[in-house]
Amino acid sequence: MIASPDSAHLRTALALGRQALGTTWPNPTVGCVIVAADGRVVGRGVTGIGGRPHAEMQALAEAGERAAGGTAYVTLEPCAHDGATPSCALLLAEAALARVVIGTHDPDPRTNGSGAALLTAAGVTVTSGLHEDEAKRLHAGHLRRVESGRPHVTLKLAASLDGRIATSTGASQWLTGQVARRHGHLLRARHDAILVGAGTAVRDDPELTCRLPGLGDRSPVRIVMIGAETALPVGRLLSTLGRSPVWLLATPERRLDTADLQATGMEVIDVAADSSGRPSLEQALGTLGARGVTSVLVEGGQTVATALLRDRLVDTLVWYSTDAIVGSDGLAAVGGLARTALSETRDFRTFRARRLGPDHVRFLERAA
Ligand code: AOF
Ligand code: ZN
Repeated sequence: MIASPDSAHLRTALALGRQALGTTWPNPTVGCVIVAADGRVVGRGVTGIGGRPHAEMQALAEAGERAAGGTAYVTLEPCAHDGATPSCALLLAEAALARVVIGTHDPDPRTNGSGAALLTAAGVTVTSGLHEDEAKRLHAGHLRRVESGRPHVTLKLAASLDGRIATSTGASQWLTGQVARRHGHLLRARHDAILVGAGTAVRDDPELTCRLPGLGDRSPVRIVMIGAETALPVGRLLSTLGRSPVWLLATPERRLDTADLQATGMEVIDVAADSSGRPSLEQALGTLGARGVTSVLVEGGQTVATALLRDRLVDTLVWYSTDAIVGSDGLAAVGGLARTALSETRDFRTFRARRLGPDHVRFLERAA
């Protein structure tokens, strides 16, 4: 089947947006393609690093007068507010586009339908609904942050066939092969932040950077949850501070020597404790949202993963599985959840799956 031009151009806009994921927070990563009346692509744009300029402005700048009478494909409803940059809806109307095809609605209160309304009032035909699921996935971080005040949470797990993440002696490097691990680095590049528990940070001494060729500057902010008694990470996270910041989330009761820690260049952020005395995950996520983080990739360990699943705070699960059998004396990917009825167990549904060399990855989203 041949894809319709609308479908093909909107998919290009989605691909443009996807490439810049992780670089535009606190703003969404919007992609825009402008097609002239004769069907030729005349402009392309994606939200700039740090969120500006907006995608439409860049695509319009490239298209110039060829935009008149053409169609703009935008992954998110164009904004309706004048901020540091003029409203994109207004810019599109002024460029005399005939049509604007929108991926998904922007719930930001400054837009929330008024971008589309402004275009319609200016005589531009507005179409939406095409590839909306993909647009919602691309903008999941922005949508979650606007609607819930917290980032979109992706939990990444790499486990054996029997769901273990380490052997009985704690050996875990490496369960999955190189292709899957590289894929994991791409995930890092596409998130605003990456979060681990202090246990993992100390035991594995990870860098948590993106080390793919050409994407070395795409490392997300690295966040460590400091529990009541856990040691502080001092190894590679500290020695790679030049690559990207490290934020330590800890309860005030922990009485960290904040001045000493700040002197290392790591930032200490207070988070209220939950009933177990650990930093509350819900509060931690709210704090990250307030700081503009729209997406966070959680890479372990078992304590954080289990608590997030228990509190139903995981939005997307990325599950790598490898052809290994570890046995029940190994460390389970997920700890006890005290679930009894099977009806409580269907939190997620697979929406994409692929092979990665000898391993497999499945992407799951929350079942409604
Ligand atoms: C668009 N195109 O490329 C992006 C949009 O702080 P400002 O003025 O840059 O506005 C941020 C808001 O603009 C953000 O919350 C979201 O609603 C929208 N982002 N809109 O038309 C873009 N990145
Ligand atoms: Zn805009």
